Amino acid sequence: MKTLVLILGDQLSRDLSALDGFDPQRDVVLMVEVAEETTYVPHHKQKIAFILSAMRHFARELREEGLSVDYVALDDPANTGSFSSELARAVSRHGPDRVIVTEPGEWRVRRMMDDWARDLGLPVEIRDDDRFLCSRAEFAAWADGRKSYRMEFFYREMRRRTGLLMEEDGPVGGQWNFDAENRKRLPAGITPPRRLRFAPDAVTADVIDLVATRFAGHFGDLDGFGWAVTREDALKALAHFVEAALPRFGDYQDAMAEGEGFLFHALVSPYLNIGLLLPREVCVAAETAYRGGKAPLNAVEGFIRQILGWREYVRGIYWLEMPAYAQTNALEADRPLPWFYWSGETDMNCLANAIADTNRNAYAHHIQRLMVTGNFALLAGIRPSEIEAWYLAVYADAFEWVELPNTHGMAIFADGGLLGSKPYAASGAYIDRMSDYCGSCAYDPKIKTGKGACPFNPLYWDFLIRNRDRLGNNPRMAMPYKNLDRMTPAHVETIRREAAVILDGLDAPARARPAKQP
Ligand code: FAD
Ligand code: DLZ
Ligand code: SF4
Repeated sequence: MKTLVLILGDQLSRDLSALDGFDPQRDVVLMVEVAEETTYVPHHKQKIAFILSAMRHFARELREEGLSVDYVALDDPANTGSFSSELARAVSRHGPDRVIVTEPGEWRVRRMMDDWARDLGLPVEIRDDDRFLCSRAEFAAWADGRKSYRMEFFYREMRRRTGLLMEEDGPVGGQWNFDAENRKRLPAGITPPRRLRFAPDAVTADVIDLVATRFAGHFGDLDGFGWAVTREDALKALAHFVEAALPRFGDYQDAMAEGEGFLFHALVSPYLNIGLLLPREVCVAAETAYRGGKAPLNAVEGFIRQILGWREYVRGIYWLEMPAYAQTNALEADRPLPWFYWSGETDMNCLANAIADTNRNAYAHHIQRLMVTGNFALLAGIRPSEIEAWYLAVYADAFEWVELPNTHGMAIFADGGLLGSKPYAASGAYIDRMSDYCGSCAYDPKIKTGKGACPFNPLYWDFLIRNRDRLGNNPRMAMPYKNLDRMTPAHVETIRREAAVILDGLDAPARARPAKQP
């Protein structure tokens, strides 16, 4: 039975389920670069270059192995621009008896696939994506009957199931979680290591030219492109991280520093999310470093928890709750996304830095995403769909299955607490404690209201006041509400007035711009 195997841009793994049973004498792989995928949000230029170059390299490797690959490039004049129409064209070219594909990472694409068998008049087999450590069915079984889902319990279950960082009688070190040790500011005198970056080869250089011409209006720099685009180089990047940065990953996991966009983070999410690396091998590499005495337990446990815990957990939530999940707006946030998210033009130094790093690298680390750009969007009440589209566009690792729960649930609490038990709302004091951004800012985090006050301060208290009906009974919010209740009515009035001025000031330039950004 002749089979056409469609491989999507985030499915670049040789062990992909769609390739099981592939017969090189008879079957054909189809890979397509399509306008619909490059523009469904205005992706960062580096993200497009990364994915298209990795696709071209993967196709080349498959061909070198003897597989027959039909590859449609973005600038092919016959390219019709979507997965569905390109698949239809390929079916007429090859006349297969069936189509096989691995389930996609996004609900949007999964819905498209529902129509394929009917439209093509062929059987279409959609196989499970077994590159995760927890299948969708296993997650659904874990979630079944629970009143609330909490990552920490899921994570412990995953430790037991996989045996990662386990001893016979329980977790290595006698504790599941060493987070209390992982909240240090970056001290003067500790310099994060230079990261392994990869100079573009001829294939990548071609793609960079294509992207520079065709997506000139998209957000982001292309000049510093240094991502690995093959599994071989992604493995080198992983090995370099384990050696050079993992030992301090835990200590400075929550830190932020001006001019240090990477700190001790792994920079492996783009590789994991398009299939160049697999989650188990990344966790095993970290565990091996611990067992070999090359990295401490607080670092290795903290790192493995991000992948075995958070990454698998958000994927589970996404597939369990979609499509209704994306529609919730528990805090009724309805403010347009401020223009500075695209331009970086703001005098708030923490935001300016997080956005500049994002522009330069198509990357920002977790605390920048959560506690700077995410925290601002939460406090300011930015419309979920607009801030989500921004996160989906600007990071090289952004795919909806992982971006949406992190933004909609973790950062802006639009799911009302399904993913996390309380909003990650913070005033300027948090950013000041964890970074050096405030020292060169136009504002002062210690000034609460009035001249020079850090905008995060009035916005934080105004957020609590505005959302009292929704958050006031949350036991984890008891302390901030107690502090709010100690304020005089006059101070509360000042906070509300100053927050309104800041928020009104945000809307004005955004409204003056064209509706579709950038
Ligand atoms: P490290 O900090 O070194 O962590 C190691 C790995 O753990 C990461 O590579 C990633 O695979 C995994 N990980 C860590 N935290 C999370 C998390 N919260 N959810 C899922 N996996 C996690 N991650 C994405 O991969 N794609 C996204 O589109 C994305 N959007 C986000 C949006 C917001 C608002 C927030 C707060 C977080 C988002 N994250 C996203 C999670 C996290 O910020 C990134 O995974 C991380 O910054 C990637 O960089 P790294 O590889 O250096 O990670
Ligand atoms: C993100 C992306 C981009 C920019 N371009 C392509 C593409 O041209 N061809 C392709 O197969 N995939 C691309 N992708 C990744 C897809 O958007 C991704 O596979 C789906 O969102 C499903 O997760
Ligand atoms: Fe950000 Fe406020 Fe610090 Fe400025 S003072 S960097 S706005 S937290």
